[in-house]
Amino acid sequence: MSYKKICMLGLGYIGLPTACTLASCNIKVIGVDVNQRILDSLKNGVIHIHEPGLQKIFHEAQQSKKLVIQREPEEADVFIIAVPTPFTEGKHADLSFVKSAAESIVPYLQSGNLVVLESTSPPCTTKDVLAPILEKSGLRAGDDFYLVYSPERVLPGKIMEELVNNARVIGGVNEESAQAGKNLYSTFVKGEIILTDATTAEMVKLMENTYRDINIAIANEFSRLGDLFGVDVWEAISIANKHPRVNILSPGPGVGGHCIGVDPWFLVEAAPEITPLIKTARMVNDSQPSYVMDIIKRVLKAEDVSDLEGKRISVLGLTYKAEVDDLRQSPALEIVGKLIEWGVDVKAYDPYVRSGEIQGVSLTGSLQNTLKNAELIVLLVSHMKFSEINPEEIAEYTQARIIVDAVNALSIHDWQKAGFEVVKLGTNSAGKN
Ligand code: SAJ
Repeated sequence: MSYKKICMLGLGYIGLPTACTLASCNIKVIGVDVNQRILDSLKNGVIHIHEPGLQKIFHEAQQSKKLVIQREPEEADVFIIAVPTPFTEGKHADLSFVKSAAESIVPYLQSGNLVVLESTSPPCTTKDVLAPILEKSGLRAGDDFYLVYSPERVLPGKIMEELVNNARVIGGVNEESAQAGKNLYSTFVKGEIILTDATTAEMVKLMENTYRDINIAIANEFSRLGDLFGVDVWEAISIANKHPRVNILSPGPGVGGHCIGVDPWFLVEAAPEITPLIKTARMVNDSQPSYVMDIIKRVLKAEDVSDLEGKRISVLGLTYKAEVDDLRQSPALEIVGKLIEWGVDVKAYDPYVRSGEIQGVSLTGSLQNTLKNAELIVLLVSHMKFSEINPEEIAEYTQARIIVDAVNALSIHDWQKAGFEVVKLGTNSAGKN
């Protein structure tokens, strides 16, 4: 069966690219969001997120009238839920957006429809939370309408490409549902399509991000060991990774974004007694921003945070990772927030963040203005633009002669030649021994 009309609930980082991709396959897509700012922006033809290739495909979808943006859902063949699943203060999964999206579908649900949940969710959400809400329609999941969980697995920054080429997992509440899900996704997915049950698909998604979190945690712990033993952890990791069965990720200032730092908690919450490793990895990564702040304190010879008051620090990079404009749960922002709290005079620059966007931080919008009066430069995100900086040029317009590099973006040799001391995370260059 082919689907003619799809209702996409949630037009964020996943919903909007997926809606546009479906529209490009000549399917009518009703894009629904409850956020007025997003609706206004999209109706004016401007996407609210930075993602390579998205503006173009969005423009085409609007021009062809295959994508319509509105606040309320309406009758369709397929409903896709792609809303956020954040966690609460106490690290509990917040399913309120999923539940309200599901409630909003109920009046429009018809026999033979397909409902897909794409939002990352704790195990059993599809069958135990979503199905009962949808069944308020009087229809039965699996019997009268198809219900599947199909996690998005795309990497921000490469969404348009990965949406099409990645393998796609489709977990149905029964086999017929999984098959119906395959009919939908095979319209645009070129990667392998794997059918399974809904709870397995939920677990797969959580396991992938948890695995990555744990791998980053070990890299971060190795960076601390590198500092302790005077070993360059970046060199050590690259040598270790030549082993055919070893692939250690990179240390950094911590784990940000809305996925890797959140999803493992869904497993810890679901089964705290049997997930000590997952919890510990989370705590290691959550403590990495303070580890980097300790390096900053050491470099500035501050015994106490009060010694930092009035210091002039220029921060390069604020987003949660390189080449995205997303600030959610950014470790760089956490570090900047603490520095401001301690009375540091912080100036910051990020090529992906507009000037004046963040409270308390002077965002000058120009690298030169940011660095001019600095005592210390701190590099927190490995945007390509920073690796391309010519240190000789920088040396001419900044007073700073020390730079902390938390992401291994700089050539120590080139910066030293230009007169800088480079303090790199995981190399003991801040003199921990
Ligand atoms: N990070 C490191 N070291 C690394 C890799 C990443 O410190 O070696 C940090 C990044 O700087 C960032 C955080 O981890 O702060 C997360 O970045 P990421 O690139 O690992 O992941 P996300 O959150 O952008 O996207 C992940 C992806 N999951 C996996 O790679 C298993 C993506 O495929 C998922 O679709 C996405 O989560 C999601 O939405 O769940």
